[in-house]
Amino acid sequence: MEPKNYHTYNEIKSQTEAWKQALDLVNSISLPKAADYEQVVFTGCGSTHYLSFAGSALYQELTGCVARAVPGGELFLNPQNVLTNQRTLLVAISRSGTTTETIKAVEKFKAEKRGDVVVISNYDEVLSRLADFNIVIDRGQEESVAQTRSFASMYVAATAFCAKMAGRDDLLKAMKKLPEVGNRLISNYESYAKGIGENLNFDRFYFLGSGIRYGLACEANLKMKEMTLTHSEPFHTLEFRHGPMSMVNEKAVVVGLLSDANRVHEAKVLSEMKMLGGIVSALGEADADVVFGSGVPESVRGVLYLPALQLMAFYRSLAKGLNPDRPANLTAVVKLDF
Ligand code: F1P
Repeated sequence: MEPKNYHTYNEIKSQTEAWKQALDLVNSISLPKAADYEQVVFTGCGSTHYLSFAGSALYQELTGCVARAVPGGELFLNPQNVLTNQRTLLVAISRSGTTTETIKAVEKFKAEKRGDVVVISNYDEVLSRLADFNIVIDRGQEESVAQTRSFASMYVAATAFCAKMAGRDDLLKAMKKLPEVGNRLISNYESYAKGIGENLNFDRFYFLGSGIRYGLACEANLKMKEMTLTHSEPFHTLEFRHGPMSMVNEKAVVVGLLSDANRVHEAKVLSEMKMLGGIVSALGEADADVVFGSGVPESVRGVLYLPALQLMAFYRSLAKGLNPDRPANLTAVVKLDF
């Protein structure tokens, strides 16, 4: 079958429309005041848990307020490990808005009057109805099980949310350029992503990201697992030397999500992995295999790492004779009888 016959492919290729809607929505809604909260907790499950990693890191970076990420199931089962008596803002993220663990965690948080709830979702569903502040990006909805367009749209919303909470109108303004840059990257780097993705000589993938990029590295790793059933792991970039690099050989692809600020340290890890025989793929604003050339500030351009890595997983799935729209053993939502 042709790529265009798969939902996943069309969702990846059309995602920038959903980025744009996410930006418009966050720009137009009213949000709580950052100063009203002593801590912020981001929560979700699977992809949206990884989005929580990225969101919480950025929130703290831009506002200076303590923020952390915790899976919905943990917030529900072990809130004592996460919540304190401090006034808390909970940011709950879910494509479907119907994942049981996330809903239960939010219901408990509200019942215990811990603070306010912001929901970022693609569907106006149960979760949105529990929100004090609601961001529903319906253009991010999708038919596929694995999140691509949806994740990117919610990531853009989370990024804009952090910028707005920090009163950074300059960053919100700069983000308007992202859809145009994203379209360019999708058309310029599809064949590069395909080349790596469909090379079945490679049998393991490592995704390295630091700071606000770690959650994105986790998500890229999950795409590779879900869609292609390939051994794949994410790491904080410098952590890779502390053991995991023992797995590097000529069958290993090491993907680096490079920053500007710490580029020297990150690029050194990649060049060492190349010396060990690994295949290196670097993504960054300049001087990389996938070059953004966006001019958008580092803190708010993270979504640009996603399309090429999503396409890499998509093409690997096809090359392995799998159906990228229907990953093995998975359903789009996990609903539990708690
Ligand atoms: C979360 C999620 C997905 C994952 C899986 C099951 O859903 O974990 O990330 O791909 O198929 O559900 P949601 O709460 O974001 O809708």
